[in-house]
Amino acid sequence: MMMNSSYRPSGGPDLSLLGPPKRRSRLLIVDDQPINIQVLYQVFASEYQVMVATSGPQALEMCRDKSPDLVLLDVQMPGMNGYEVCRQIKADANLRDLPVIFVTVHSDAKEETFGLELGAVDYIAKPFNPAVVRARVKAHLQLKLQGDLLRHLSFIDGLTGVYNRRYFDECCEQEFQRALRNANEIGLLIIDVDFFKRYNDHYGHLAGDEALRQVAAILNMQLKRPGDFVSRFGGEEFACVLPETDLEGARGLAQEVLDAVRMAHIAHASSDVGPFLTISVGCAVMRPQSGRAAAELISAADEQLYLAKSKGRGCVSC
Ligand code: GH3
Ligand code: MG
Ligand code: MG
Ligand code: MG
Repeated sequence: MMMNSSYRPSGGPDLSLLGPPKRRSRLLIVDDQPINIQVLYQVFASEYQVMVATSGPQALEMCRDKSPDLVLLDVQMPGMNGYEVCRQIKADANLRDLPVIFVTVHSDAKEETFGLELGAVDYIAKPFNPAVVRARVKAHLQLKLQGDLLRHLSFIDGLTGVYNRRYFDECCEQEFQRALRNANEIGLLIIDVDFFKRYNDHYGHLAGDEALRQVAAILNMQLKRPGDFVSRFGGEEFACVLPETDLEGARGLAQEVLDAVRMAHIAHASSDVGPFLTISVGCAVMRPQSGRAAAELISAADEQLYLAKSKGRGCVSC
């Protein structure tokens, strides 16, 4: 599954998703006939945020820009028909999970089967009973929300609440390829807590867990640009992916992150760096070349991390 970075807040995952929904669900009604739009609008307007498109291309554009939660799609439209719209939605990695319901007068079994095989979740024949349509839409929206939540949870690190390694692997590669397409630079910080084995030995493993949570929260706070994100890379290691960032910007952020952790004054009595917990930061920036993969950027940042450690820890290497 691909993640669309335009949905990603800066820093870490949006944990408010775990609470009650904070907004009304968004429905997109697609139909070329104003009268049909009007009827559907009246069925849903009081309960949902309703958006309208009157052609296939406009529907696709709105799916990409307005991130609806469900689409009610007419089949017969001039130019691009509903089947084609559905096909394109299902072929787009960022839209694939968007539920589509056909609403149409073409209601024989063959048409219905065809629509469902294209990936629609339901097929509603006109004329319809408003109460039935409302109930079906509600059920599909609930399924969609549950799916979103599961997907979201599968990308969060349980201990620290930041993104996990799986998310990092997917999104780092995705951002790398995006940088390649747009001829942009991309930066990566790999962060390792200094003398953390000693921290555990001195304060106990539970205190170690709490320290990792604190470090993750500090990293989260330091990343302010939309698109930047922090993830737990391994045990006491974190990674920050920085799209569209040059060396100067990445180095500046690395230094800010380093200072913020030190200034948190988390006592570390057995560190050789000083009285407080510190991190070492490896920083790399690249303008990706075709045929290359994110692994190269990761190796470069990793090498820098090794240098930061050998320079005495508690510092940035670029
Ligand atoms: P260095 O400065 O060279 O990085 O030394 P270090 O001790 O931090 O590095 P090392 O790789 O030897 O040890 C990492 C330690 O991090 C060992 C491991 O027990 C601890 N660690 C990894 N994951 C967790 C975790 O989830 N919780 C706690 N409490 N400790 C963890
Ligand atoms: Mg029509
Ligand atoms: Mg380590
Ligand atoms: Mg370490």
